[in-house]
Amino acid sequence: MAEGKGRLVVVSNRVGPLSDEGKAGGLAVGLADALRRRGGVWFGWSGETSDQGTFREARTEEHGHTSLVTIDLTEEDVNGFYLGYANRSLWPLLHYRLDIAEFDRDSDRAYRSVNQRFAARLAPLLREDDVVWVHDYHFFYLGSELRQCGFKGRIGFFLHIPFCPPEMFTALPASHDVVRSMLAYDVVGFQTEADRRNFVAFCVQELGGEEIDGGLVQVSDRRVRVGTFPIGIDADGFAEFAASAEAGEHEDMVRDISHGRHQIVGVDRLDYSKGILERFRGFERLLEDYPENRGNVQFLQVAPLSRSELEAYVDLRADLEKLAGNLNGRFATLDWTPIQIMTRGFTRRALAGIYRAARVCMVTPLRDGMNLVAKEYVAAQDPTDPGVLILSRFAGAAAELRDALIVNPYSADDVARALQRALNMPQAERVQRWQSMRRTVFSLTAEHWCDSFLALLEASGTGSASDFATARI
Ligand code: ADQ
Repeated sequence: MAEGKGRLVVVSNRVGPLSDEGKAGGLAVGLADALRRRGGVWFGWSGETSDQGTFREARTEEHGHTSLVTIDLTEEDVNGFYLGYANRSLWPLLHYRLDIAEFDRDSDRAYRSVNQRFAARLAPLLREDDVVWVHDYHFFYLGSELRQCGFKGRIGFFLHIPFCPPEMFTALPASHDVVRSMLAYDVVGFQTEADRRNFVAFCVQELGGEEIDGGLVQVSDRRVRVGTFPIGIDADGFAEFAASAEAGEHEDMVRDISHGRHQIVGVDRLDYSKGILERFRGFERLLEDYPENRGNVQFLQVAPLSRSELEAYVDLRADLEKLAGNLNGRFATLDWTPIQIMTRGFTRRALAGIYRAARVCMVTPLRDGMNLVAKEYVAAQDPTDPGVLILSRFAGAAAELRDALIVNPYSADDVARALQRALNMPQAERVQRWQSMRRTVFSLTAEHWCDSFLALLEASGTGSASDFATARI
């Protein structure tokens, strides 16, 4: 364990894995690395349900200086807290989808209760000098609940998804409670400056607070650091995956099935925020407006199923399959199928190979906190013959990857134009754009994200924590 520093205690809905054996995402990689370096605890949901739920004995796995500690939820908790409040209310709302967000008091109650019980289970495991880092929209209330339990050390919070403008966030019946409770953290971090601004605007407009010195927000007697920390990937690790034998096999397979045609790829969890339907319409527009591409390009969409218990996700899958079916019916020939969707998962090495075989990668979410696929695509490319990244202006990654072709994902015309440009881009321009994006991806890594957040959290001191006097909201 690093000297002079307390343990790092990470809290997130799902826990681990600690080593990147090919399955971990950017979040896991960055955190696992920090936990390995300084020792600590990773606390979260086991992914299991049981009758006792959060009251059942915690499961602990020891890995060197790091413990993975997980607790169960009940079936009712999963429905109210996870599927209900987190994924039917907060996820759509924070992704600017007020039209499909659902609000009901039972799931609000379940969410608060799970946050409170998680805090009550975590508090006895904490030491005075521990640094607690809470992740994402599942645990907005966890910090204030830990304060209620008497923990006086530093607590930080990072939101992986966007924070919508206050005019929209106020539609959440508990919006004031949520933001007030976030002020119990010592540092609140966002992916982009736009998200940070929206949060500060809520504090100012709705809670009568003020922004001080750019990096601090004050509401009543509570002063909190609010910062921007764009998440990155383990770029060296991903480039190694791209050079592996498994990646090579997948690259060859994709090249074989494309028969020398240009390959376009999309890789996203099947989620309405990812703009997959709109992307398909953009591809259709390419075939309509630039007919020379018919028979000469192929689009592979990899979209592993997620949250399939929710109706919006079931509907999306049906809509996508219908649109792809219509498009194929309209344009396919005996020896060419324009679009293919796969809902299976791949290992990260296999994914790296798929990225490498693709001349174009389309990352066109309607709204996204960051989007790690964009960064993985860049890291996986062949330096002498890289592909082109088409990136939505509404992905957090667009603030950093300015040399991608930036598009408005709602405009099929804009997407089709960018596709046409990408498919015809000279090698020298591809190399020059890629080199510039590569510099960003390899310097603003997962490790950098983690270290810069923790540096600010450590520097923020514990003084402000003790005066957090608000009663449980
Ligand atoms: P997600 O919404 O899950 O993350 P993203 O950042 O793109 O989105 O990460 C997805 C990860 O899943 C990538 O690492 C990707 O490689 C992997 N993946 C996708 N399809 C796969 C498949 N078929 N097989 C295997 N792996 C697959 C949330 C926010 C994002 C934010 C991240 C991290 O919504 O905006 O970037 O957290 O903060």
